[in-house]
Amino acid sequence: MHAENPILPGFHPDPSICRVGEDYFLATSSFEYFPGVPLFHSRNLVDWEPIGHALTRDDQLPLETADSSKGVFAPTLRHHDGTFYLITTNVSAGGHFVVTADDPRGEWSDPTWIDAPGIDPDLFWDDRGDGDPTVYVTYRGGPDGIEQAEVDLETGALGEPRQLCNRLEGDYTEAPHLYEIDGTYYLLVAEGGTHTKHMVSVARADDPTEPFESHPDNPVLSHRNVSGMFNPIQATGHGDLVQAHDGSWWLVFLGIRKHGGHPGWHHLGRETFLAPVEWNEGWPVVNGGEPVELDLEVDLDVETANPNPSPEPSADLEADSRWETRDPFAGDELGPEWNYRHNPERDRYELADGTGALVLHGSPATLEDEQPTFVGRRQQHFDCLARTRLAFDPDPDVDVDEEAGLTVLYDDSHHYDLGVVRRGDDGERRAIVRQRVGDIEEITAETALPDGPVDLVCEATTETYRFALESAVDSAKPERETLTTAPTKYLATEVAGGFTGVYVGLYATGHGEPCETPARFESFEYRSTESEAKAEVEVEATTE
Ligand code: 6LW
Repeated sequence: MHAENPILPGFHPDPSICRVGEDYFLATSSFEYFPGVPLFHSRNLVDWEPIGHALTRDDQLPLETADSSKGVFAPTLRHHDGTFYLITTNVSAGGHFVVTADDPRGEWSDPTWIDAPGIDPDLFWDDRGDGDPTVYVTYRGGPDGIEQAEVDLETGALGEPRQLCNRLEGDYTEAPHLYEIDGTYYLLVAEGGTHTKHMVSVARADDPTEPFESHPDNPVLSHRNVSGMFNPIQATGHGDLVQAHDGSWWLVFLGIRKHGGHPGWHHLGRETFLAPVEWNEGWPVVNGGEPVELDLEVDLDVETANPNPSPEPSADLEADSRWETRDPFAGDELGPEWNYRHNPERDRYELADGTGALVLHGSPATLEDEQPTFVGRRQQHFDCLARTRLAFDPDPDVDVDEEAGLTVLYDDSHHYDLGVVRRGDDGERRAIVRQRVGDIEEITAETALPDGPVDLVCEATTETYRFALESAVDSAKPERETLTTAPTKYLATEVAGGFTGVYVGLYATGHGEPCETPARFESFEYRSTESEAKAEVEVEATTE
């Protein structure tokens, strides 16, 4: 079956995977976003369906003090004895913790906190067949690399930690995952740091507590020597192994798709990729030892594995529409793709009962502050379009600088906002475009608005965001008025730093005062325009 990498486009780093029968579950890290640790399900490793989050309650996920790219780091997702276990780290509050669930789609437990330093915890059950497995937590303890200790999952109590390994091939050894395969214990780690030198290395031992022997040909995966000129996939690392139900082996890992030649940039964040694994002399070989490509073949021998497979993920997972959003406000709760920055003030978000509208009651906080009134979804296509119809008429009689609109946001100091405000001596209702890059902020476009709802549009290509208004009057043939454009590269990790990626979101703020005027978002649409972009390129190619 032909498949496309990344299997999870957009900001989906530090993937961890487990299999239960024929069902595959995957978790990624989520940092300052709420709810935390998005979860996905698949039956063929190619088509992934968002099924919710592991951390959906404030007491599971305190993010009040989490700066951008802090909060929840890399998770490990495992299934043991009928229970799903997720271990991760809230670097802003509490450190490592474990939550459990019988059904990953349901509510997960309260955290069991584990008092150990560092990041990237892994769980491994060493079952010697006596039905009383020893459970190990393995993590990056600090500059000395990978540490391990026995853990009591009921209480979180730890045994004496020991150092397992450090610097198998490169520096910054992290993201350990422990496996027992045919009686040999394998330790998979990430090294080189989470950018273009990133890599996956492996070591093995006859016992999980013994010194691990490093693979002489490490790393088993890296694009550090693969020029971005010829392969957009860069910075591959942080992997997790899974044996498929037909016995084949696969690695999920993170990587980026860079643009703009050298040094280039990436604004969609670190994404989740897939590659086949074979074994040679007891060592894993990823993708036949070749660099990973955007196109791959995934032929899980489903039929023979299980004659009566359980249902496929819902049919509408057609290629391009897979990650799109249409009419998200029709139900009584937002879909799994929607996130808040930090713990949300829930009374500021109102799904106007069945009218298909979302009403935001703007707080004093701006997008630069903790807990902004913001809800957004990941940008998952380079070529895409977001449109929302906003009914928002800031009250000219209140002395509050009320604003609401559509934003493309990387973090609290890197975002472009298309907002509706009242400005100028005449207090006219206007649309503005604000560009915030670090501590530089500028209103780069402004225009008067006719009365009534207005369609705010952001059209993205690999290099540019185009901000436009569409008259909400004649929706059959909307006139689009471009206000301005802005480069994608200033919302990239190479500029902003950090670990996340761009979100497309809706916001409201009173710039220091609570808004009196509710912002009613009557519709929202996010769709890929990749097929249009491809068609345009083909036309250009034929006319040259
Ligand atoms: C994560 C570490 C990493 O904890 O980046 O790329 C860190 N690898 O393993 C944050 O995502």
